[in-house]
Amino acid sequence: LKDWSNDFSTYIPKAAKLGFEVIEINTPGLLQLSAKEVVDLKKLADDNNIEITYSLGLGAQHNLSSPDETVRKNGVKFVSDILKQVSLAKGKVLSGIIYGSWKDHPDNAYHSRPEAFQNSVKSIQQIIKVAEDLDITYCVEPVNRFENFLLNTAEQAVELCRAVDSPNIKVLLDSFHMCIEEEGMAVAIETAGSYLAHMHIAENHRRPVGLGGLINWDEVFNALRKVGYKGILVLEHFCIPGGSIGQDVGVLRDLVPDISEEGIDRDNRKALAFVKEKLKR
Ligand SMILES: [Mn+2]
Repeated sequence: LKDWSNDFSTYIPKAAKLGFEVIEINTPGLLQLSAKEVVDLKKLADDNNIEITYSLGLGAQHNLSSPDETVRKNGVKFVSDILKQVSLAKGKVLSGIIYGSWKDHPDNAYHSRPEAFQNSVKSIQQIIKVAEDLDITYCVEPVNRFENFLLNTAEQAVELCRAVDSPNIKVLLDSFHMCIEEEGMAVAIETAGSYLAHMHIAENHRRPVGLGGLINWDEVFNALRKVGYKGILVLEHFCIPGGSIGQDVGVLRDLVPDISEEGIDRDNRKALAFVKEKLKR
């Protein structure tokens, strides 16, 4: 896609037609839906044999690690409301930058990190009770240093999980961010270990998996097998510049040669086939 979209009636059947079993939804749009619309969304997904997972990056006004208690309270309420909508759609996974906020670069970030970390833990300890009651796995996603200062590595994400101390808090690893921050793909996956419950995969420059890039995917899949990974693999690639998505995630050139809808469909099929082949071994 070029722009963030809530056009589920187009993209859920499309995902099914391309052979996918899961679609991940950028979740804040869910809050704009009525209860009936959420139930309809779930039905549309069921009719297409598609499971929905939910992801988001919190905005500054909902920053769970903020030094400002009012902002943290807003964040706790916002995420709790989202969890309720996700539950209404019988969703099982909420993931993303749901421990601080996206593109958070406070002054003196290094020195303010310990306090921000504690603030995040306290906020999540409130939210996680809602997640526990609704049986939703809450997956924190470490991202690269330019997008958040709190969690950049698997090790830091596990540290947060241990501090929150709930069976519902887990880790999401994203191969794009891992390429920037981790010692290696396998070592990061093994560090996350039993906490690893969700994955975003793309090449190092966020091209679809298997279409050329720096990542050794055999290393990734072998490590996933080694830790007994049972979660979902979400193909999170970003290829098309010029729209709101390109603006937000920094797609400033065509990441694949053909960015027409047919071209993107073809690449999605190729990436899916690549993953299925890797899973066979
Ligand atoms: Mn991601």
